[in-house]
Amino acid sequence: MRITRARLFEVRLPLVHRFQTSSHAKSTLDHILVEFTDAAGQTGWGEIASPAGPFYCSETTSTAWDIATAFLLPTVLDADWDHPEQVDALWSRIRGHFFAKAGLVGAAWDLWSRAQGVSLASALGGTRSQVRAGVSLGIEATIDDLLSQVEHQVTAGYHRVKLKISHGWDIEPVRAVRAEFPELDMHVDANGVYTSDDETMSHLKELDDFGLTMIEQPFAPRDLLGHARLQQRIATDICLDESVEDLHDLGLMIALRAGRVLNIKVSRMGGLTVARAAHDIARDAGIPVWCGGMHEFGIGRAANVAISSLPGFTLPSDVSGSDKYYARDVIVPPVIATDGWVQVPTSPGLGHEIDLEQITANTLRRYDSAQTS
Ligand code: OSB
Ligand code: MG
Repeated sequence: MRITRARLFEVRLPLVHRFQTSSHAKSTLDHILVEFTDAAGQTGWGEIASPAGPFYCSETTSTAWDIATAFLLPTVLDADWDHPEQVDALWSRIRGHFFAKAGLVGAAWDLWSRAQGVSLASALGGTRSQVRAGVSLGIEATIDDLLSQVEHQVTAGYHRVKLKISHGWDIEPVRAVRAEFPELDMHVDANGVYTSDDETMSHLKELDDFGLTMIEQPFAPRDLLGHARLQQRIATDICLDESVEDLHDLGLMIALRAGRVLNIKVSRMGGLTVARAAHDIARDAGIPVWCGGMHEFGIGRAANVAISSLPGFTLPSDVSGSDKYYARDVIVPPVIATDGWVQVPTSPGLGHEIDLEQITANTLRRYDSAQTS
C-alpha cells in the first residue's frame, strides 16, 4: 500500500459545555484531521487531538502541525507498506510527538481496513459488539452545578462518572456526589496537580472513604515513584494516564507497581498500533484498561470505540456520544450512546461517513501535499 497524497485540516468546533480540568479550561477545540489517499484513490482518516496548549502534555496543535508537515509526512508519503503496523516503523527515528503520530497512524489504519473491506475494530482484533461508555465531568463553579451535571449524565444512562479534581475541589465534591448517588461507579482524575509529599498523601487517603473505582493521575507524569508510594498507602486503585506515553513507561509502571489500572489513550500513546500493544502487555500483567478520551471529534472518537472493543478493555471507556460535546460532529452518523452503550460498527474502516462539508466549513488552515511539491 502506498499513500500518495496527504491533506491536513485544522478544524475548530465549539464545545456544548465548557470543560475545566486542574490545568486549564476550554470552550472550543482545534483538532487536526488527516486524510490519506492511496494510489487507487481510496481515502482514510485520522485525528490529531492535541490540546491547543502544553498543559496536558508538551504537545500543542501548532507543534503537531509543524512536526507532521516537516518530519512525519515526508517519511510516509510514497513509502510502500503492507500493514499499518509498518507505518510506525517509518518514523522510528522521530522522538516524541505522540499526538501527531497518532493522527497519521489512525488514517493509515482506516485506509488499510477500508481497503481490506473489514471494520477497524476487527482489523485491531476487537471482540465486543458494543462498548460501555462513561463520562468525564469538568470542574464546575459550584457543587450544585456538578450535581446537576451528574444527574443529567446518569439519567442519560452512562455507566461511570469521572470527576476532575484539583486543590480545593476534591474531597467535598466527591462527598456530595457520593451522598446523592451511593451506588454510582465513580472515579476522580487530578491530571497530575498534586505533589507526592506526606501531607498530600494523607489528604488523598481520605478519598478511600468514598468507594471510588480509581484515582487517576494524582501526581506529575514522571513521578512514577510517588505514585508507587501512594498506591502502597491507600486502598483505592491508582490509574495512570499522563505517566504512560510509551511501552517503556508501561514497563516501569508495572515493575514499580505505580498503579493497578491503565488509561489507554490512543492519542497519548502515538496511535492505534502502540495502544493495542499496551493493551496486550497490560492484559498479561493483570492490569485492567479502559480507553480515555481527549474530547475527540468523531474521527478520533470512532477509533476509540474500535480499540475499546478489544477484550482487555473491561472498564467503561470515555467514549460518550458526540452530542455530549458537539452540536454537529464531523462524521455521519455521529457516535451515539444508548443507555451507556456504544455499538461497534461492522462496516469497513471507521464505519462512519466523513462530513467534508462540516470539516471545510470549520477549517482554520489546511495543508495539501499535492500543492506543495
Ligand atoms: O485526563 O482524561 C483526561 C480531556 C482533556 C485533557 C485530559 C483529559 C480529558 C478528559 C476527556 O477527561 C474525556 C473525554 O474525551 O470524554
Ligand atoms: Mg486523565
